[in-house]
Amino acid sequence: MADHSRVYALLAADLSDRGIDVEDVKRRLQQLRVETPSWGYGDSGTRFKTFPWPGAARDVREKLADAAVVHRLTGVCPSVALHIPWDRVDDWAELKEHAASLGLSIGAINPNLFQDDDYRLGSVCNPDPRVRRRAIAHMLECVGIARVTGSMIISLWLADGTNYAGQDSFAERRARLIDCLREVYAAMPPGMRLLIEYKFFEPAFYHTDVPDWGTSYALALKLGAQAQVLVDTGHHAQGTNVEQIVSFLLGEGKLGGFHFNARRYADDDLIAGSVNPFELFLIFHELYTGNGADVALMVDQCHNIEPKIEAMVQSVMNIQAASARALIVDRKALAARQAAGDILGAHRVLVDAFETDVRPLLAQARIDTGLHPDPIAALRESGYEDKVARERGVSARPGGGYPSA
Ligand code: LRH
Ligand code: MN
Repeated sequence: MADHSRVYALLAADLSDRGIDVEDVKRRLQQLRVETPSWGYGDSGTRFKTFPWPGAARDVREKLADAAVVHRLTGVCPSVALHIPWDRVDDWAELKEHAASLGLSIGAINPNLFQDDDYRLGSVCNPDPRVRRRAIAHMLECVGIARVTGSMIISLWLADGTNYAGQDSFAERRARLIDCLREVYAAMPPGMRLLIEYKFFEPAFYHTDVPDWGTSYALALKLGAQAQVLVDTGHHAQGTNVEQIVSFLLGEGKLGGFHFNARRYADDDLIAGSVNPFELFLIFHELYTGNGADVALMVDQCHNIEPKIEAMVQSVMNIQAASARALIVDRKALAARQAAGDILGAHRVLVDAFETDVRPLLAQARIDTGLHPDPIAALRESGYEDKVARERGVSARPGGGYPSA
């Protein structure tokens, strides 16, 4: 600790010299809110294999128990996103109470319109009106679940698309999509938001009905003020400037939320910040440049081979680091150098913030609120993962993968 307070004092002095209000930065770091996904605590895999993890959460109560540990250690994860039917229960009011007893609230409700046999040719874009009715009924059920659990977000991702040119009409699928979403939008109470997530491919491999931010944005504009765009950081074509999309949507008041994760190739769903921490920093820089106050910050990952709770804590810490770096950007210097056309001078203002070791600042922000300065060390010292491994064992049917895998 002695070493921490010396290192922290040095950093705080340096930041103050750079005109940064360190106490304000710590306050904003303590007010950060990152929602974790229930499905990040259970077994998950690829089409090749799902490796069962000792102690992996098997139902929504175990997922909430693990999420409560992540919140207890980080102090910034008081809500959990649910996926329906993966987390379906008979008594949603009781689940809300149970979550509250763990210090948690129910976050975004995610309809699942990609795992039912009926959805082979799509859900709301399906040529068959019976299937579209089914999809609408499921989303209306999710609006009902949100009402009972106190959730104010329906987080919608559509796997809808086609695999071969000519398989279906783009124009007719678009019309079906708009009609169906209008019905769901109309059923939402005031204040509830529909976040429309886009993804440029997979599981469809010719076209995806909501492939990019522009399509999602146009749909959100068409539906109304309670519809916004959800940016999943793993859903873009290689080379896409995600922070520019963030800036544009913020400017339009249409950025509803994020699904943070990391990827090198496709939708790899790896630990946020583990592949391109500079991009994550730039996303937060744009978030703090625009007024991102009511933008829902959510993690969306699946931990196929690594310890799931430690992976979630690491992800939250990486997101906190990106946020801290963005909060110490010398914005006055940046604006002055941008105005002066000082290209590299302006660039270095951002790089200086990114290359600042903010870990002592984050540790102090935790200490100030009675938390352990290093949540990973605290998790390992707690023995929680070993405890649940003993109690829960290894799932015999982890699911996923090719049939015989
Ligand atoms: C789709 C997605 C979507 C979730 C799923 C778990 O790739 O990002 O947000 O429904 O992952
Ligand atoms: Mn997602």
